[in-house]
Amino acid sequence: MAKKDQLGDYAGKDIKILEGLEAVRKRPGMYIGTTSAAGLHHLVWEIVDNSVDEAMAGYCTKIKVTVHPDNSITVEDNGRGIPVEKHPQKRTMSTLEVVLTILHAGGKFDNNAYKVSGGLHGVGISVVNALSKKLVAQVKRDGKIHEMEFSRGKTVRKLEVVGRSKATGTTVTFWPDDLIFETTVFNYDTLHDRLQETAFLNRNLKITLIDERELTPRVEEFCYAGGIVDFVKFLNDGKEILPGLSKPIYIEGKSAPDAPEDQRGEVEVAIQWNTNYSETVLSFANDIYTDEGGMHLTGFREALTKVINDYGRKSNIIKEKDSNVTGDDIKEGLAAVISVKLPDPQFEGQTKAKLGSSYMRTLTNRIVTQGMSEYLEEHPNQAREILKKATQAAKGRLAARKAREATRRKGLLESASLPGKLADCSVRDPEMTELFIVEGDSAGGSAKSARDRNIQAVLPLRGKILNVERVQEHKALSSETITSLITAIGTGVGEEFNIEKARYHKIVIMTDADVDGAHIRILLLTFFYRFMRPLIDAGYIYVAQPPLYQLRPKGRKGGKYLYTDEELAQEVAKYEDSSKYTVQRYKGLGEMDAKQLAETTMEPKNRILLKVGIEDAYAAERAVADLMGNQVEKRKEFIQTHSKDVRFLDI
Ligand code: 1YM
Repeated sequence: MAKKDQLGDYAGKDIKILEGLEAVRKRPGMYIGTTSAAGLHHLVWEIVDNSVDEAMAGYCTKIKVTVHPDNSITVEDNGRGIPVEKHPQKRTMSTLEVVLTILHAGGKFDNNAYKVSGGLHGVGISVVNALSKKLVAQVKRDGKIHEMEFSRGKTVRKLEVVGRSKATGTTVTFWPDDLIFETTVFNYDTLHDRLQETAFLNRNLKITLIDERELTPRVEEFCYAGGIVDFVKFLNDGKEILPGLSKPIYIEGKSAPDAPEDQRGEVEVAIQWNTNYSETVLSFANDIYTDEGGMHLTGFREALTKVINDYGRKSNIIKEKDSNVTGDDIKEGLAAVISVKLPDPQFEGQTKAKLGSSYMRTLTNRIVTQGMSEYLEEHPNQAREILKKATQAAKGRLAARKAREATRRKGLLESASLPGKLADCSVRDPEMTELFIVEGDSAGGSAKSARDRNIQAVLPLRGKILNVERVQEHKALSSETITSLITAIGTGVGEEFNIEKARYHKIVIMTDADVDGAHIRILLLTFFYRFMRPLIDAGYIYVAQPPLYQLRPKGRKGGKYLYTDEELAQEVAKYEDSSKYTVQRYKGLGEMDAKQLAETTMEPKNRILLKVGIEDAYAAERAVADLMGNQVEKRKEFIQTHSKDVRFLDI
């Protein structure tokens, strides 16, 4: 009787399981957010997170990720191996099968306090199984090699022993389902950046990435003995470091042993100032990047500001008559990584990327206050440099305020006195209007003739714009190119920025398709990123895509505009030989006449505009820092490799 019930029960459960994974296939977006490239890569993070958990638990030291020529992925770790014994509750199934076929299974029986998987996005490895046309799981455990195979979440090969091995570990290979995903092609840079970040956050964990899609496989290894200290050094790579700070400040601590169960956690912070003016602070909770910050970040900032002011007063570097330095002053040139671990992180915010667990504010504050006070006491020279930098920033902030006031008095940033070079449009409704920022007066001339003067305004910029990563705000405000940009856009900058005042809801950067054009575009993006970031978040910033070539068949009128080298190659391949056509390469916008420019780049019905998005703020932060840092070589390299595709454009 009992047996029959059990069997019946099992059959019932079995159906439920399939329904569970069927639900994932019906509404994949609910589980992985999207079926675009981001969702595809999510599958990899889901599996890798399992291996990282095993590393955090102290059993795994190596993870290997391989992209095969057919865009299948293998993730291999040397942990204990997912258990293959019969599952304690579902006695008819192995634990491996449960983990791979039941939604959210696997969380219950582990003793790992801080888990990545099952966290913010963590939906479990079974979701990967549901969304793969094929998945093979191999476990080395108890001297044997066990294997199982699935297709779209259904078992197609039961658990079997396929060999013997003294090693232990788990290997999962999966083929993402092309019925589900818009693309099944993995992006090397995306995998590279995320795996490198994971290696930084897990000291000494060795992560290898292999891309077999190239003729000679590309292999990269990430392993950092310094953990987040190495991460901060990497963020500052190529920048001039504040004197004495070549070794970053490292602070760590954890909750008291008698803290209540639900208030436990660990905090790790690495800090290093550079001599630039922008800030790169990255915060993580259980290895999940908290783009919107949260309690840990608040605690960190509060502690840093208080400790620096206290020390400044005590050492008389901040004089009695002076006011305190602010959090913003301390931010100038600050690079920091904050990594906290807690048993049950609460995420909130629009993108669930904000740590809401409020005790983490107090805990981080306490640990950073103590660590930072000790550091300043023990390193008086470094302390003086840090205070010097912050007090200079405070002066700069006051100067910027004055400069803004002065420019406002003169009406320089008011739209009442629009820059003379601006050819404005006649329509006043910002939702309908567009501003084209063009490089040079000659291109400006063609753009002015090519535009629809009702809704399209043109602002020609003379020469290069200032690299705003390297100057303080008041300096930036003294540049004519920059004030003309600010006035034309209408929002103001800094403390006074107001998106409601934007005069156009499309602001289009239109530069030449050459290295100089790419440089100007990056300088403009840096400007928007640092001073008008809400415009990027609101989706108001675009990059125009002028054609690179025009191909004309011999003896015929008209030609075809081509926007990439691939398009050119494809088009050329249609001809028997090169005597049958001519190719014109457009190096600059000035080489096109007004009609051509209108047809190819400006008229809404034909043009291609790329929306600039902060696909992930951190990648952009990194790109901008790489680009705009002091290291000229890095910048050159970037511009050369990315002059046609700007990496942090979200297309
Ligand atoms: C390539 C993917 O999944 N590794 C992995 C997963 C597990 C374990 C080890 C593991 C965990 C535990 C005990 C435990 C998982 N086990 C489970 C479950 N790599 C990959 N490596 N023994 C082995 O947490 O106690 C879920 S994940 F549920 F079966 F324990």
